[in-house]
Amino acid sequence: MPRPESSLSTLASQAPADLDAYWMPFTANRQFKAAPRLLVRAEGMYYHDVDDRPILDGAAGLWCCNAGHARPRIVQAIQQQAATLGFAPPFQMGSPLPFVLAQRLAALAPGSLNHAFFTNSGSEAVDTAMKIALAYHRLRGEGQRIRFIGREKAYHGVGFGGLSIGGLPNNRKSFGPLLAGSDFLRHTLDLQRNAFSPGLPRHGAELAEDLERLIALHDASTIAAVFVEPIAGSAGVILPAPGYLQRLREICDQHGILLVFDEVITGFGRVGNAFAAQRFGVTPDLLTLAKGLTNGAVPMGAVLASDAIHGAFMQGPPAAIEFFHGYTYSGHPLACAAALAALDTYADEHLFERALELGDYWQQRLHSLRGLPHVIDIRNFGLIGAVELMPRKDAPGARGYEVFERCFRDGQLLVRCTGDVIALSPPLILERSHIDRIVDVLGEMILATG
Ligand code: PXG
Repeated sequence: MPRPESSLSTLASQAPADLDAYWMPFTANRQFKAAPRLLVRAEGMYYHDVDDRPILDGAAGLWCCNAGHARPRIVQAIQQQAATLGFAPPFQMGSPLPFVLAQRLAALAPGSLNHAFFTNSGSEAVDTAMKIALAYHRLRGEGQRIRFIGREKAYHGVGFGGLSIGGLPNNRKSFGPLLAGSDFLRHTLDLQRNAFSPGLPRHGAELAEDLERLIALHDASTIAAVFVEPIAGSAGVILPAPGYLQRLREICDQHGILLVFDEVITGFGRVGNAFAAQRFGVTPDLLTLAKGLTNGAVPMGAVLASDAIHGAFMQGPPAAIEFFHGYTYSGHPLACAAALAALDTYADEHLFERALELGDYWQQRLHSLRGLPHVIDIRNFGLIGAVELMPRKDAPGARGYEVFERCFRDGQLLVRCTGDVIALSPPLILERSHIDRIVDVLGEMILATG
């Protein structure tokens, strides 16, 4: 078949002639292709769709673009790096930027999380953290610690490691037995006791004791690590009660179990500090990152490791490769350039502090949706929000999807729906007027959906 004569910029700005060949991720492909929602450009707080309608971004893309879109510093950094060094082999070779970026991340991170291992996604960061945990225990003569503890409703990406500790049934059920030996803490969502809590829920710190139950069942000596999202995003924004994460930390310490925070969505200012670890005052042994690391502009993930963990690997003959793991694109120059420019943008514009400052107004406006039909809970923390809707009888997820679709089509607002929860995570550059618009449009669309 002859190729159509089209420049890349034309191709990127109009609806493609044929949608069939692209198999879309986590998407109802046939439904989407019957009525596509195509974004073609973005700047600041707004996307533009293929009809050039401005779409207010209430989701930072997909929890990624914390500094908003097309930020000049990030754009220039990527352009410049692409023209200078587009790729360098990362194994037994190097280039400067990953070293510089690792240092910058170490300075941002709490405690002794002073070492960064780079990946290309959050899923890879989680699988890498699992391998670090197993190898760490083995190096210390505790190779029997091979079990992982995740949590119900958790999302840790889609690799076989992350799936094995993830607690979303749809993500797991088609893919066989996964890694043997994982077990799960109870999730912390409790509408009966906590619905419409402003900020962190009052009840549920005691759920951390569930870890003791699993330790009693499996014996601590078999457990390598506990993985939790400080705030679960994908499952529809699930918050911890004050004290919950502290208690997990204490129990892990007591039993020699590593604590891993998956901060793929909570990292980079989403909750008012560089990391949720700092906002909650709990330092994990390993911390996984992605998304906001590059403002979503180039794929990149990372694992931050404590001095103690890193130190355990840096032993033995110096010519020995300490960790047989890595990706062709670990520390990719374009990703590092984007990340460094993103960190500069976050710092220069005080965006983490901004998330903290706007948090009260965000909370107040979001909770004004209470009382609308079918709204059964509203949750918020930092610049994260969720409005949970009553599922329709025999059609779970349908009401949430319809609100999401209406927001885009009629309200020119991008939100995320996960089941019947509308999740919100706007870029941290937003103004109060954007908050007003997000809340007003969402309210209207909830009413219109019925
Ligand atoms: N961990 C967490 C906590 C995440 O939120 C990943 C790992 C995986 O990252 P990658 O880069 O491999 O996708 C994520 C990803 C949603 C949604 O609906 C969230 C994610 C992915 C898809 C949908 O909120 N987060």
